[in-house]
Amino acid sequence: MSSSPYLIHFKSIGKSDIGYISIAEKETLPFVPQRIYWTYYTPEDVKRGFHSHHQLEQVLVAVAGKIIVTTEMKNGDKQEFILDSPKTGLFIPKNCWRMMQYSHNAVQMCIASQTYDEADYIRDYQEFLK
Ligand code: T46
Repeated sequence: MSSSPYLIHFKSIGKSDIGYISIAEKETLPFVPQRIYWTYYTPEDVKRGFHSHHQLEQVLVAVAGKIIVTTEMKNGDKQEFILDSPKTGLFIPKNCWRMMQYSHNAVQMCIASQTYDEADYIRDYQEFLK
């Protein structure tokens, strides 16, 4: 049984005249990260994702720009999240179908619970529903 996606509010230190720093400390993350990667320069008319993972859990952060993330659980529970703040993350549990659309300037940081394994992907929607 997977948990549901939820937003994480990271600590933010600073002020408008000097800028800010946000921190993902172990107490704020639902897993111990094994990998961090980021996607960028995604054209606005391209949607990415369209998969779920058997084991991988992630926290997505729009460190720049805006990302619209649509999630769906096997029980049909669908949600839409708008990530447009570098101090907000979205936890995506395992077995969660996702689709992302990006503003032209969006940089998506992904904090991941596992190392890369293509065998962990479910890229077929019908297989996901089973
Ligand atoms: C996700 C969303 C939020 C690698 O070779 N190593 C890696 O660590 C990763 C993440 C990807 N790749 C290769 C596999 C594909 O040929 O890069 C290509 C694009 O990866 P993917 O299909 O996963 O791309 P997205 O943008 O659909 O999804 C990405 C994450 O990979 C994915 O886990 O949940 O962002």
